[in-house]
Amino acid sequence: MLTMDDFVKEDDPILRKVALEVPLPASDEDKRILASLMEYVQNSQLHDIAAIYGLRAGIGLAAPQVNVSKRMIAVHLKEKDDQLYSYALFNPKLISHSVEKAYLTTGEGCLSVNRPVSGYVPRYARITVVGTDLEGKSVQLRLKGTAAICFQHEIDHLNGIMFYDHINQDDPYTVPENSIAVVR
Ligand code: K2U
Ligand code: NI
Repeated sequence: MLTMDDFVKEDDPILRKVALEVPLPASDEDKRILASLMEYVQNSQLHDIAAIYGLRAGIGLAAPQVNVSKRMIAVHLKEKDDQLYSYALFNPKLISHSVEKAYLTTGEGCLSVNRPVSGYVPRYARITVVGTDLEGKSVQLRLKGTAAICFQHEIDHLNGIMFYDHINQDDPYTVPENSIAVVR
């Protein structure tokens, strides 16, 4: 199982690379890697396991964060209305988005960044994502709220983008124009 020891450091160049498409149908090795990303995110949300192995809680994870420059992400989170979003995807692609933006009122963190970074991160409020799941099925998701923010955070990791790249450096708590606040 993945632990924090498997995470690359914030200044690792792999986090600034554009990750490679995963050839489909996925190899057993690529399936094992993607399943391990999902396992980490789920384990990190189980207090006992997280405490035993010192896992930082996360709601998403991208392969470059564990030194694999391939287009794979895992997301596992419950929205406030208790709807569960649990997806492990190869080659996720954002195919459309709203004009309206959104931002998490708490700001964002990152499992690859072991320091607080303040400020609002402008994201698209609603997105449509396509990808391929571990069973090889095509998946199309229309997302809003925290799920939309999380998928954008993870897909950014596949394109060498960190969440703080989006923060207004002059005034980090500038409310993005035409945006809605997402409260977790
Ligand atoms: O990719 C990662 O580093 C995992 C992030 C993803 C994320 C951060 C901010 C907003 C949305 C997604 C971790 O989940 S950071 C820890 C965390 C935990 C619960 C809620 C928000 C962030
Ligand atoms: Ni991150």
